Amino acid sequence: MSFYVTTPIYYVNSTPHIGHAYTTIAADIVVRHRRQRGEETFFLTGTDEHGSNIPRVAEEAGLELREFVDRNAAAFQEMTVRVNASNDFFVRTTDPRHGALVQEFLQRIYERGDIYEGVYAGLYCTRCEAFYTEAELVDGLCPQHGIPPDFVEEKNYFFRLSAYQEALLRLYDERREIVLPSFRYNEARSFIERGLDDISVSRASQRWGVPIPWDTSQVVYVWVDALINYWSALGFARADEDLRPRFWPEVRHFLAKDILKFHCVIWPALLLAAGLEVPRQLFVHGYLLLDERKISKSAGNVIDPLDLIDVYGVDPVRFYLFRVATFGQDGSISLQGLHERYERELGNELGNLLSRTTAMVARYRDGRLRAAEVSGALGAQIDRVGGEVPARLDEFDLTGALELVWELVRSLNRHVEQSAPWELAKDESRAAELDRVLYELGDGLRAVAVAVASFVPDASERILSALGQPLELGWERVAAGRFVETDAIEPAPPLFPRVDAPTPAG
Ligand code: ME8
Repeated sequence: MSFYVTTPIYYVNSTPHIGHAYTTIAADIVVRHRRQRGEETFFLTGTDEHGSNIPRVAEEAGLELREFVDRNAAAFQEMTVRVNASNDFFVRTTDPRHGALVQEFLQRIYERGDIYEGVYAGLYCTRCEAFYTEAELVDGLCPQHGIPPDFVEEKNYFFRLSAYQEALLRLYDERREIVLPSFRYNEARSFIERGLDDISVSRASQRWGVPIPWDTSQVVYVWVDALINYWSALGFARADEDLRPRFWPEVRHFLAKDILKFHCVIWPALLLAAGLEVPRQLFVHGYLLLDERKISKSAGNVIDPLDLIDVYGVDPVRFYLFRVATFGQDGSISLQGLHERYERELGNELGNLLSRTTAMVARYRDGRLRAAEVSGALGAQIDRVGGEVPARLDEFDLTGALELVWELVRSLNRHVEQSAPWELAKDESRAAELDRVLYELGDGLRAVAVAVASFVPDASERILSALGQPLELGWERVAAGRFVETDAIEPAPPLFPRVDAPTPAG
């Protein structure tokens, strides 16, 4: 089965912050896990470069449009690399190959009769790139950004979204899992139930965008242009193959709740209108908050993920984001919280477990770890991780999956304390018992390394190397008793070395 994952394509009018990194890392964890299960995967991320305010923001920055979007797209590309995302392609909407497919997509809808000409008069927020009714404004301001909307009146092309209400409701009834978590499904469905207005799909007063194919005096509305990336990129990501037959519609879109309506309502309707299949699934997650407020450029409370990665490394950041909050809900993050979990969970619980295990094998057995039976309870727990983590991740419960692995880490720590290998080592008659405990610790840590590889890929590799195990991540290895005998274990250096605590101000 093929499995295709996307992140939103991020606006280049801002530079990447931790909120963007969050979605990219979530999608990466899920796709890495699917690869471990041997599935055929494709992971897409990218940038949305045609916003109506891009020309103004570029001018304010004193840069040519091209140069401006290239620079900020490069910043998002760098973020993607630094968070260790394993994306297969990075799409940019200013790529002419994308533009050509946007035109083809819209032309199809036009020819099938669901686009007509009309006059748009109304309020528009350039930050959201969305139209608002008076009733939706809060004190006359955009509900998301708190800025006054512009009054816009122009001849536009409209998409007959209203004609798709019935089809969308049918779709939602037939596919209860199309939108997850279920409370987001309910939110999207009730939005559709309330009735849908047609939407403008072109802008007459702009030049920065993809020209409408049958009327090049107008450009395609940026949201329509952007959504189509999920389908278009498959068409040109590989020079020698159109990937759409392989991966469409096996797509799982990841996004936050700010853009639910575009993804869960407008996007499926556009696809239906173009005669294409709708996405397999959409996962709508919550916001990362700092001091109770959404982290965003407009709130001015952004955290640069690259700063955190410079201090802690990439794995701790990937780990923390899915430990601190239940994926799907809003969650508050803090520098103190990251530091605290780094020391307690990564440093002490996982890092020390590896240091102690390898040191004991080196000291008591000269680096040699022989096969032994894994005891009932521990073996069963390892096998449970192998069975249940995939089920959690299939529902995108990243936090639950990580917790299951962490319970195993804690059991292994308890095992060290309870079996006290340093006592066993003093008594020659208990040598077989010591062999067994060391094997259980080695095998348990090995299983943890494979199970947690999608969350903390570098640490996983370092654990396997320290244990002299092959760097093979096939999910079938998350089972008890798969340790490969070795005689080369040396005391491992700290997996997560000490880092200075952040200062209260920073
Ligand atoms: O909306 N918490 O781009 P964008 C969690 N170009 N996630 C966050 C976040 C936060 N505080 N802040 C941002 C756009 N995100 C459009 C998308 S797709 C066809 C076009 C993440 O740069 C989250 O995924 O504003 C959110 O949906 C996305 O960034 C918005 O990115």
